[in-house]
Amino acid sequence: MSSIIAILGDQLNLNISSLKNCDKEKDIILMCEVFEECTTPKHHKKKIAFILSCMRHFADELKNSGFNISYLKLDDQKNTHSFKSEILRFCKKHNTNNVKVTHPGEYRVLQSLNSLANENINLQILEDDRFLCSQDEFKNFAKGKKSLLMESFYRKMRVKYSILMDGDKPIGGKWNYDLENRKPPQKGLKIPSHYQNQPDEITKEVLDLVNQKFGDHFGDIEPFYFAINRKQAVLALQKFIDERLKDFGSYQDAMIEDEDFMFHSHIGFYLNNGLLEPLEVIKLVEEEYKNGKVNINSAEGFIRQILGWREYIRGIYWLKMPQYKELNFLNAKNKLPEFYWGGNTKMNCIKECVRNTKQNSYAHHIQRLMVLGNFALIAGVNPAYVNEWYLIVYADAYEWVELPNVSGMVLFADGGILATKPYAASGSYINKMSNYCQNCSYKVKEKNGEDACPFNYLYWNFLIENEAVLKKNHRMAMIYRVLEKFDGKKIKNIKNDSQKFLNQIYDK
Ligand code: FAD
Ligand code: DLZ
Ligand code: SF4
Repeated sequence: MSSIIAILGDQLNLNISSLKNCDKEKDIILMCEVFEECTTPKHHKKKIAFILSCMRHFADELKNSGFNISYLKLDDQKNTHSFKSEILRFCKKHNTNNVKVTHPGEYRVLQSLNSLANENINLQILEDDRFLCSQDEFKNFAKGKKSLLMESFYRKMRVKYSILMDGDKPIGGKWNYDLENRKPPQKGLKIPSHYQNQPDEITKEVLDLVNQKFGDHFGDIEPFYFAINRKQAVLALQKFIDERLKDFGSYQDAMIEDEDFMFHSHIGFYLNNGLLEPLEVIKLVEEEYKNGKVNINSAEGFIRQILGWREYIRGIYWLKMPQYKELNFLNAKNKLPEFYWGGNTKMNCIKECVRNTKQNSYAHHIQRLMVLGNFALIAGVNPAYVNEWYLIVYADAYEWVELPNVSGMVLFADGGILATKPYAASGSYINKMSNYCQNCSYKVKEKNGEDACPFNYLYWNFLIENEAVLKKNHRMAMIYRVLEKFDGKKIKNIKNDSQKFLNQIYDK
């Protein structure tokens, strides 16, 4: 009997586990553009266009490789617009109840697929072996541990894949070169342009479709410059390696106005939808170091992001779901301010990071963490709203990677499973690592009053409001000793300024 092999929009790789052992004569590959995925939640226009264009290009590649492919477009009359209903429709059409799929990247989708068993479908969910650590392997790593430190996981992965190793020792004598990776931006820094591709006919058709169907979604659809097939994604990667990798490490945390990509790779889109594979990227970067083209701080810093953070984040997601999504350790209650959707704000740092997000469906890590995330943390925004926003706006966002970064790394909503303390910071961090404050209506050096940078008083207000739970954290002890020295008047000013500012942004 033939099988239906469902390939989801983030599984666009010829080596994907569901295609292994495919019988090209009998099996039917099913790919479908569905409203349910485009509107749960209402994704950024550029993100939808990227995913659909890549899907259409990949379907052509499958066809050219001799696979028997059924591709459902969004405006196909027969399209029932959910993975589950389309799989059922195709099973009926081809008179089979055998379905194969590679493990999806979202708990919601996994649940929906699992429910096919109730419809008498024989569903095989195959391991997603694009990842370098399986779910079982991560479970074993986590077994019996109170805290799951990324650094110890990362070292295990370095040894497992023998990356940047000299026998059983790390090359250069150190596992981690993070201390060398904190250079602030410098005047006159030359940042090479990012990869830009011109839309072909397929992409142009998708851009029109997305404009037509999802015109009310957040974000700019043009200019559209993403790579949309494997060949182009490899070019984008190569451009990063040739031009930016050497400075990636040093300026990893730096931010400059109008420099939307800095020395980052912007390959997360392609790693997460299957156009690139993590191990090929890691090996290419290791090779650059071995050939003396880049320093160890850049090579190790970059490899850690993919071999360490990316795998660790995914491990946490599948270990802790579905409870993880409900966590709100700090009991944060506020709504997401309107300016996250491009509304008006005088805070230049937020304005810049939202502009990047809206234009490019991208922001680099430190913008996501220390500006947009930090503000949501210290303003007490409820994790559900913050998670929804991050999942909507970034073209590389799928729940397995978005949720632990937001709830764990940024909001401390998991109470310390992922990070040992909240990444809260005042304006002085943003001032040190960017030039945003130079063009801001607020004054970063002022701590209180009308003109003071809101990050300054909101930071202390956050510590005051969460004292009962955070003071116990030994990594917060030093900062709480500083707070103890504040007199009553200072505390009152912090609270008043914070309340006034929050009332203003929530129009109270
Ligand atoms: P680079 O800075 O060049 O890094 C290279 C690669 O390392 C990335 O492409 C990515 O694959 C990996 N990486 C780096 N940091 C992380 C991390 N913390 N978690 C997982 N992978 C990492 N990444 C996503 O892929 N999707 C998301 O939805 C996402 N949401 C985030 C939300 C918040 C609040 C934060 C703080 C981080 C988030 N990240 C997410 C991680 C990181 O910010 C992005 O991977 C990165 O900005 C993508 O841009 P880049 O490809 O230029 O990455
Ligand atoms: C994110 C997304 C979007 C916007 N659209 C589709 C789609 O139309 N068809 C599809 O197969 N996949 C889409 N995706 C990706 C899925 O949401 C993704 O596979 C799940 O979130 C699991 O990671
Ligand atoms: Fe952001 Fe404050 Fe600097 Fe303005 S002064 S850019 S609000 S950190």
